[in-house]
Amino acid sequence: MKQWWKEAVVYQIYPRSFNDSNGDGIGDIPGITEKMSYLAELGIDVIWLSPVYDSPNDDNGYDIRDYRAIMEEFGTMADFDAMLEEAHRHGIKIMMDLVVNHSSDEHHWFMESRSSKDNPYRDYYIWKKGKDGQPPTNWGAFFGGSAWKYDEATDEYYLHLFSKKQPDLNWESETLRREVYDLMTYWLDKGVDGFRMDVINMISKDQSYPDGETRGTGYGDGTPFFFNGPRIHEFMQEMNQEVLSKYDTITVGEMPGVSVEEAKLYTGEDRNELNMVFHFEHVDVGNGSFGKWNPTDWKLTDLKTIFSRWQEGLDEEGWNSLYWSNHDQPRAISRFGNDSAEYRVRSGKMLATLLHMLKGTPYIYQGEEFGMTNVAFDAIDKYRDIETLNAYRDYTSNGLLTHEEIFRGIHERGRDNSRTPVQWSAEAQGGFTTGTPWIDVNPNYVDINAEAARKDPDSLFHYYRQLIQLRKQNPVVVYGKYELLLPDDEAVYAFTRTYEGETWLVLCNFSDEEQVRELPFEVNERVIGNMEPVSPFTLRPYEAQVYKV
Ligand code: ISL
Ligand code: CA
Repeated sequence: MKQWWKEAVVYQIYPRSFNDSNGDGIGDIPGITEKMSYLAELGIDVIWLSPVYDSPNDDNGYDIRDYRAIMEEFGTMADFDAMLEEAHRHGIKIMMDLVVNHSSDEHHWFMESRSSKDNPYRDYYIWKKGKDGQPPTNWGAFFGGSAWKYDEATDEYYLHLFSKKQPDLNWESETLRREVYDLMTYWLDKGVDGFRMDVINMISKDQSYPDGETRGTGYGDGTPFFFNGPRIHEFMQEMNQEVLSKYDTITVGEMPGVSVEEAKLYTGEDRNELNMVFHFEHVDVGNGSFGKWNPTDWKLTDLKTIFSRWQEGLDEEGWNSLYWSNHDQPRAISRFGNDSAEYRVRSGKMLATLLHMLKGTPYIYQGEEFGMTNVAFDAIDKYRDIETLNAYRDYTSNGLLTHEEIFRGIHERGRDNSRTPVQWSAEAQGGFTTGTPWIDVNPNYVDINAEAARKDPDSLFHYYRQLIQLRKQNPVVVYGKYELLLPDDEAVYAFTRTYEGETWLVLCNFSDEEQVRELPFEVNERVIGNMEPVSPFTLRPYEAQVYKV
């Protein structure tokens, strides 16, 4: 069925790094308002706004202290209302980031909950007695250490799948669930247009709390007991029933560990749960024995297998989200393309062509549209991300990885790669701030910045604009059936999209060598491409072409 959110392109803003309007070195909401016409020129339809709620910033806003207040460093509620109005004036919708698997430990709910066992807020969180002086289970937290923290006051442990300052909320409590539905209603009544839901498939835990398989780090893997847990669909359907069904919203659930089969249950039209989900299979290709921290090579056929499984799996039922990067992932061109001076823009256009010609709703991460790249800070004190700082501390102290090994992982996959300030111009600090930025600007801002890209008709920025326009003008891009070609080819990704008798052929050369292929198609017209074609099936390094056939 046709839906506006299937035809939309979403742009993710990580406010802390987007644009600083008041010179304190921290991006803010007025800074977003200033750039609304830039986003309208790009042509995007929805902004996914990473959290702007009051937070102590242990995890840069993903630790919420007050769900109904704006983080002081980002501005005021009046600033938020002005930004929302400016977005809507440009025909741009706002998708808030809903972080309700956990709150901050400074939230008043948690302050109450930890104060005594019979406090009315006690069961808003997950408290358990230890076993013989040990935590309730052997689970490791995603940010290192045990997933349980002992709390003296009541002689019990509380669960925190992420940092110690992010206690997990107890979704078994109906009162807590009602609190969440109320805060969602508060923002929807203010006029926001939907939610990206942070690790939402972790909210239902197996209530028997069993130990997990011990991994290299010595902690157990708890994910089988909280990924897509026993009551998750009940909770999603209740949330839809109680809140979402009353508004015209766009929703996407961030779901580490979700499968295609599970995604059908979350996004099937008649399921009344979510519009789409973010899976992690493609961004995890090349993970090593310690995941992202000791990455290995990946093959193009890995990507093809994954994308094809999701394209075919959700073709008739459900809907795909499409992304290369976000605030947790490295920069797309560095991760999947080639960020050398010679091939940065060309491979960026190739990656954009592939993603935007797939079936699903595409997401563009701030700075991706003009080709920002990874950064390689030379010292750990240049890094800011709690996940990176904890991993560096843990792996160099437990000896599982050397300084050089963990630094390679940080350079290739660390989250700060995507959190360096957006490079607006060649001015000082990339035009991001007139002050000292909270994290260093990537030194390549002099050459790689939005202003230069907007002035260059052949830039990645204008290429993204053209791809977005193609999507708006051609239903085949949104609704066409995907069919993979050359499945075993390790250099060329080729596929077709077919809709109401029209077929488009997409060819992407992921390699730095010329590739010549034979394909059983008559080329009628070249729709878009990153270079003037020589002949349809000869592809120079990182060449991308889309043909009507
Ligand atoms: O990307 C990841 C997998 O390697 C993790 O870094 C990430 O923490 C995980 O995907 C969950 O991400 C979400 O929840 C976290 C927050 O740190 C991330 O920024 C957010 O996107 C806890 O709220
Ligand atoms: Ca600021």
